[in-house]
Amino acid sequence: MHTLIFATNNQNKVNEIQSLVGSDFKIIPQKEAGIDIDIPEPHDTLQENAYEKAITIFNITNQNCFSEDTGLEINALNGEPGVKSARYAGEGRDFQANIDKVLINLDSLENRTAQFRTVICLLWKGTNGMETYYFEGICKGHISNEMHGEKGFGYDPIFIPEGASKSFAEMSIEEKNTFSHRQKAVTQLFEFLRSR
Ligand code: ITT
Repeated sequence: MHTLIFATNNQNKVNEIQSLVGSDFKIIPQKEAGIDIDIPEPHDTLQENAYEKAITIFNITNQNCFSEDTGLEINALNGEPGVKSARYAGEGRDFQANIDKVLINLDSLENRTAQFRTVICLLWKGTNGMETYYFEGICKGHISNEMHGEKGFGYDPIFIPEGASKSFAEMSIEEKNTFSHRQKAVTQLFEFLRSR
């Protein structure tokens, strides 16, 4: 069985990924590993921020670990909020304020297409030292005019994935996972680990 520390403080991410894990993996969230720190995400790309989170935890634990950084990329806003998704409306990391800012910025615009993009960084103890791998998952969709649903987190109430007629916040975790960026990236991570 592969044991991996998941470098995150976001319990929603943990819940979504736990529901995808088979019995051949054990995922230990950072907090359960006894690490109670908030790792800064200062970089301009999802990849660099994902690496920053993973390497911080790897340096503390010296154990195999992964992290993920996710952004909502809205075409009419030139890819914003993107890497700034958590703090789009300010340092408070307020989901509602972030959603309000997106809806205001899109107010008079016709093109509401968008995508969620997740980049996973895996740090793996190989025979010749630490190895670094990246996996990416994209979910295309569009931004609704209003909020719908109470489930999920972040921008879920305003994101409708392609092929669905309801928002992520109107879906169970299992249903969101049939569409989601996170599921696509995590599936690649698990396929890679099973091949090792
Ligand atoms: P960690 O860095 O501790 O993993 P975080 O919440 O800071 O957790 P990110 O920087 O990756 O995570 O995420 C940026 C923001 O993007 C996050 O706070 C949410 O507002 C939003 N987000 C990420 N994944 C999402 C999803 O599946 N559905 C809706 N919003 C999401």
